Amino acid sequence: MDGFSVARVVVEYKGAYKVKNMSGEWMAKITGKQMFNALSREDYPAVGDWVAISETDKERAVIHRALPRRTMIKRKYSGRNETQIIATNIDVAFVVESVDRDYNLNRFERYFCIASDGGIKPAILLNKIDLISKEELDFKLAQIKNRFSNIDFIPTSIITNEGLDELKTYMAKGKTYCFLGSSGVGKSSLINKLLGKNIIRTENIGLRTNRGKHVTTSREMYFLENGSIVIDNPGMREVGITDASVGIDNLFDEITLLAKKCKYVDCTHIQEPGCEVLVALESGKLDENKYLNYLNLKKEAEHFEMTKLEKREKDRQFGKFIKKAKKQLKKCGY
Ligand SMILES: Nc1nc2c(ncn2[C@@H]2O[C@H](COP(=O)(O)OP(=O)(O)OP(=O)(O)O)[C@@H](O)[C@H]2O)c(=O)[nH]1
Ligand SMILES: [Mg+2]
Ligand SMILES: [Zn+2]
Repeated sequence: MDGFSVARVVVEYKGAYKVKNMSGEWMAKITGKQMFNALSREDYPAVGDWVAISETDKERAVIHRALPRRTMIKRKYSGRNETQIIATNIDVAFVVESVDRDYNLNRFERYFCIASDGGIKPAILLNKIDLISKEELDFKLAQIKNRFSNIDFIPTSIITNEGLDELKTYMAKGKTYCFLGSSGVGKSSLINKLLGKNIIRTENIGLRTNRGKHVTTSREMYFLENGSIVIDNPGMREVGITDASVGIDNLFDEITLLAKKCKYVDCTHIQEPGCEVLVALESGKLDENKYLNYLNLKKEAEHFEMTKLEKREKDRQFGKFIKKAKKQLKKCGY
């Protein structure tokens, strides 16, 4: 890619991107050719991508192509069987939940799945701990430790500043961190704290006019003084699983290991005799909620995969039909 410079995508707007490198910042668009060649949403640049650009002037640039992605986080577009890239080249995904009304262990697991599937290490930020008693917090932390024994977690509060120093030390120079979670859990508030000033707009949930309204509307990258890089995201209502079977197997390694010892290779771990997963479940060694969530996520991933195959087959059939129709037309002298 001689003659181009390399920059990183720091914000994604509708149809345009802000890109940045050591020598400047530009508003950039992709080339028409690139748009033409894009087969799906995954082929478009995303926040976190390294891209080859050429400068049009001091403010504008053209993106010629994205460099291969090291890691990426994606989910299923709600309602559609399509994949949405959330961000790329991430080292750690902070999954943020607030202790009040958002706390949900299954949801944590869902996020871990999409992170793990994209090669990203997940970690937990349990926010707004100022809203509950010490006993209640200890109970929740014990639950988290028990269910996710090998995932790092930091309890935080922007009111008491608890956990913020720990969070800062956790973040290393040159690494990229992505903040994920429902709307209103405090992702932007935490990033403001890390930045040391209120750069991002945040809003009290009580003031949000309709339920579930998002305050942050675009993905944006910020640079901390200690050299680490963070990406703020709009809150997500649904975290649909795509073809994330690798992520599921990684995340539920306890179940994956047991499954290797099942009597049948294609064991579904639901009713088969000689199923080691069921044995562990009955003896109480395997957490029941974890088991149920595993089956749930697995089913979702398989459904996505199947729908994708069906769609591909339909496209293939349609392609054949067009070809045949063209031949017919030719025969008839058109
Ligand atoms: N009590 C308490 N409130 C907090 C804490 N962190 C954030 N909040 C409040 O929660 C509300 C929502 O915070 P935001 O940072 O806008 O939440 P968000 O996750 O960025 O939301 P979206 O941008 O919609 O995804 C604001 O009123 C914050 O002041 C906390 O640690 N304790
Ligand atoms: Mg926000
Ligand atoms: Zn089994």
